[in-house]
Amino acid sequence: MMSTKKILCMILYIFLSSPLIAKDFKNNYHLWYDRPAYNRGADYTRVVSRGYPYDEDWERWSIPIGNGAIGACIFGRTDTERIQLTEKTMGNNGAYNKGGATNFAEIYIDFHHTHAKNYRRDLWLNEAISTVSYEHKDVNYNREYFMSYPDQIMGIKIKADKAGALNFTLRPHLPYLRAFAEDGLGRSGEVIAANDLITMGGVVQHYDLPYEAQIKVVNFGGKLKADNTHGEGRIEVCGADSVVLYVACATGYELNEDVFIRPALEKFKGNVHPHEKVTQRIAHCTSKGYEAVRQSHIADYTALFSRVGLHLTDDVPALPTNRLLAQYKSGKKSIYLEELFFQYGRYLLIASSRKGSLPAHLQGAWNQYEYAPWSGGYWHNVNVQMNYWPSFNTNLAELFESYMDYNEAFRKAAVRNAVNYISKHNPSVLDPIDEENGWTIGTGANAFNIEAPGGHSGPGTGGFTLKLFWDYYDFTRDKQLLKDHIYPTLLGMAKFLSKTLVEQEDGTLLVDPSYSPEQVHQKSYYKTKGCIFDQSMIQETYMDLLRAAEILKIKDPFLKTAEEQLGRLDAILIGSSGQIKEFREEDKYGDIGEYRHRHLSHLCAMYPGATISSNTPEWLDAAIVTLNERGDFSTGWAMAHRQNLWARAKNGEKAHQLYQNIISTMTLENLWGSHPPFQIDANFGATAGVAEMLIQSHEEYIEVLPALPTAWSQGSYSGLKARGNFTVGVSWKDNKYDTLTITSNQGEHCRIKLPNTQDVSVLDSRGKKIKTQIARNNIVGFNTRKGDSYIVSFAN
Ligand code: FUC
Repeated sequence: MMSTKKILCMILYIFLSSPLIAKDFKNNYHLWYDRPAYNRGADYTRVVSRGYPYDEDWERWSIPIGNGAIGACIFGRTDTERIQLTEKTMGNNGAYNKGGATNFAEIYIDFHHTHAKNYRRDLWLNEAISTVSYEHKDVNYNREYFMSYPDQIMGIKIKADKAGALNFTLRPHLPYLRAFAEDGLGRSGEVIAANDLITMGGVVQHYDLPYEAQIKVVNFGGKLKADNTHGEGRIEVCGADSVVLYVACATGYELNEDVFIRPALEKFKGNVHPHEKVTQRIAHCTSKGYEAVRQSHIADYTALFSRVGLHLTDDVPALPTNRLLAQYKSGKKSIYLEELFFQYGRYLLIASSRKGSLPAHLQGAWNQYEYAPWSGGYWHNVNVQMNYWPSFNTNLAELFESYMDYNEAFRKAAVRNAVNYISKHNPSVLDPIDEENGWTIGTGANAFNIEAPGGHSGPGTGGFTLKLFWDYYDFTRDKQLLKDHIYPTLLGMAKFLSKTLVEQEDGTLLVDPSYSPEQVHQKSYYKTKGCIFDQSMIQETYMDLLRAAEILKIKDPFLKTAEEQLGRLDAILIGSSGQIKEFREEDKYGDIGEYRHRHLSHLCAMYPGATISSNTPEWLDAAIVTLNERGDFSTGWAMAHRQNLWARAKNGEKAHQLYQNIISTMTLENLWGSHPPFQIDANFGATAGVAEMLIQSHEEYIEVLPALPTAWSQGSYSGLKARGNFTVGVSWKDNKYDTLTITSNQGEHCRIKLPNTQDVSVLDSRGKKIKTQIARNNIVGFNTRKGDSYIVSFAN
């Protein structure tokens, strides 16, 4: 006979695992507005980093869509629509790192609907489709926009509810064209219309980089007229019922090692012109048909997005997103907005990071400037790492592969940089075989160039980056991946880091020179030996390397070096204020450096690292002192780091407060995060932070709701990920839960910390009771079968 409890558990299990019901865990998320985005043009009186005129309306009001490679910002206007197009490989010479992202094109559509009524525009996160609808002179107009990954195309459908009522002029524009000149800043381009097709393209002088976009117009009813009399080609649509536009774009960029090694003009030499690729994409979609293209997009996108459900409230205010945000800022905190902001981070990551194209950059996949702020780069002293934090715990691990591919492409240049770095700073340990010096990555990097460490951030930037690689393994437990990619990457980085260490009189090994990222003392970057960031990032890298070697049963002579050096790093130090020190020579908190500096590099060992945790209570207490001294207000990403750190301190109230601070002080109307200006890292860091409040697994066991704030006293989630490749779901009420569902995706041994272990029971998907081991601290362990799901319950 089954016990009542067992039967109840089975019913609950069926309930939780049914995909139909699991849908109920999700709100139908959308950002929406009752007016179009403003478009008042660049403001030359205000600048966005280093002199670029600020396009405030683009940054605050446009709606982003993307497929990893291409991003578009949609204004949803009724007079003249503006669709700003970005392609991540489209670059020019910029202020930073000898290059960076530049705006690909602007697509204008003149509707001249100046008296629109019943207007609204939405971005539907569940399907990644943006819509616009309004009434004008008794005709209802509808538009939808999406960016397809499988078909590498932007699909747009525009329709009127009266036959033949649709009239508009499609008028793309190539921005920032300049004659080729000695300064190398030229960009050629032309826009030509022929029948139902507009082709636009040219060459970026600095890289001799060809680029091309095509827009195909498919009209249902009415007529098309191509017009090339205005300098840039346009197509007039007259009297149509509906129109489909397909937009494809590409450049001659190919991601490979040459990009990072060759001089600017040689990088893309010999690559094929993008014309063929773009033409094929347009032809393919035209014959596939709009509905099929749209369906493929939805199927591809929902397979990622729908993995995670989070439900914190039923109270979904009927307010446009900008007003909801304004209310939030003025103190009326909507929990729905907190939920939406979490899922929006997942949406943005899917839209800006897919295999086959470059990783998500500082602005994700979106940039309207001639020179993107900070080059639209991959800044390795926190920003790019933060971009990928949510990929692991929010069940989007494979999105990290675009970063891995980028990293592997620049590896050869990174080996060269390592050789130069060691030759300069520690020549006595330089190995004559280049590869034996490993590889390195400094702060500055983008689609075209990478840097070595130095200036304001020490070599720990590489170890910080490696944490992502280790977590990719730890969350997937994919041994093949570990063997083929992650271990060699770790080994190379560890070899480099080992050569940045210099033996001191007392036997410790310290990074020299060393910098805690961007920390400033007496008005200049503070140069030292063995700052906590550099030392602790080496420590994390060595520990991960040794673990990887053990799993793969690898014997490499370097492992002995790592093991030996690990004991001499003396990485984490406590100062006289009870703080984790940032610098070894610091006594009291704040002795050296800015008191409230945005970076919290010395706590990277706590998050994303794991050396400071509840397993090291003294360090954890000291980390809390540091967090309190550093303060709760900073730039967007900096507060997101604090949010994750407070989550790791298991302080739900503080983590939530930081999350609230991000939304209240550093979030724009389109819910993009801000530094200022717009930087996407805050979105990603905050999304990771929410997951970190709801599930943790860095202490060798899973803990659900480790940092639950009282504001989220009831709710449920499904699909969040824990290390070991477990997918976890839980519902809670009054801050308490008594049942969990766990799916084991790799068949690993599972360990969970529960509030208590009284009457603990684990049932597999057939309702069979599984043998458990109960360890100290209410940790329950049990073996799992790959693919099976388990219900864990206990008396509460
Ligand atoms: C890092 C940060 C800055 C900024 C820049 C893009 O260098 O210290 O605050 O986010 O990246």
